[in-house]
Amino acid sequence: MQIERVEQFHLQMPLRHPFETSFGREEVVHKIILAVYADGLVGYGESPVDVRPFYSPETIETCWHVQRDYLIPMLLGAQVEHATDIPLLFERVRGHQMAKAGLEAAVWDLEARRAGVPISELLGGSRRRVECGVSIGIQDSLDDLLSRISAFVGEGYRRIKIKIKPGWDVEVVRAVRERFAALPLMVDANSAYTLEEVEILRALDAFDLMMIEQPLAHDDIIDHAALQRQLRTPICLDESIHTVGRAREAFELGSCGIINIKPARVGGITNARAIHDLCQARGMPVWCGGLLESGIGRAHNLAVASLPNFSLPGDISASDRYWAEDIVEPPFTLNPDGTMDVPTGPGIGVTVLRDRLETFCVRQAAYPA
Ligand code: OSB
Ligand code: MG
Repeated sequence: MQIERVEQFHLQMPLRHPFETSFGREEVVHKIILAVYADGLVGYGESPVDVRPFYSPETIETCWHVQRDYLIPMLLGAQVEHATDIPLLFERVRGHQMAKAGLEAAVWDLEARRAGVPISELLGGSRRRVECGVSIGIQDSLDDLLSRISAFVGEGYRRIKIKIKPGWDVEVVRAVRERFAALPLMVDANSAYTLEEVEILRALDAFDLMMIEQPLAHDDIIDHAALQRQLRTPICLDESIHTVGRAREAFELGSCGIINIKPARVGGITNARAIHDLCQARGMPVWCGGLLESGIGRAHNLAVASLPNFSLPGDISASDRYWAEDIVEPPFTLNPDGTMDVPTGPGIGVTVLRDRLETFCVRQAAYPA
């Protein structure tokens, strides 16, 4: 198919509850939504990129610029048979994984709609439902955290992830474990520690955590390997795994026991599937992470998480965990057993609400103009 038109929408979506990590507190989430047109059809994708280069080196501004000036011109007029062709088409642009991922996701949607099948089917997904967890930010008090956890457990979420940072770690985890003895629990440090703090991380071994996510530097795989040798709890890498090659290196070095695959962080769905396949062949479990996506990115993540080796609950939570109003219909909901249905309609399988897109949009552009 020949890509005829691309639109970019910079959205600002208010969160229902602020989300705090070791790098700051967010009340509004920025993102770029992409619409890609061909053969009378439109496909949607999302670049869930922050305004600040704190989680990833990309920002809304770099993403907008790299898409506008490089990636969209490469896409326009290109003959694209399959969404799997996109990584090669974008190969000359180094990095900028989230910028690439949003456009690639839109082409997956377009290709699946054209074929009249859900993205999960095009990908080779085998699950109809995926297990859902929830990621809870740093709270103002321990009481607030315990009551948030208890509310999410009550809704049926199958595992809880809490964010930690120095000063909000061992004692917090101890209190959570005392209150919820059998809860599938994990922590995410977003790179807040160094190897010098190994004793804090070793203390976490006492709490039967499923994993410790990204304790050390955002780009490291060497120190994580040294740390993993000193911990019983598996390390899960997030930030450090931004390419397929990085996943292979981390496996070879023994830097982690588990990988959190976020399609946006690894440059798209094709790469996400390649990392999934590589881990599956090596017996390493993976799960699908999130970046506070709208319903568009969530639909793509669900399709990816339907692949067989996504064997642990993901950071795929219901629309109402994030938004009072999502930009798709129907919103994503949690089944009482803590799973979410993988959409079965063509493409992303949900309807994009253009009026909501306009409501949250602070800047938009179309190519050709
Ligand atoms: O590290 O996994 C992370 C959100 C923004 C940036 C980084 C992370 C997160 C989350 C939330 O943990 C995952 C989600 O519910 O989308
Ligand atoms: Mg993380």
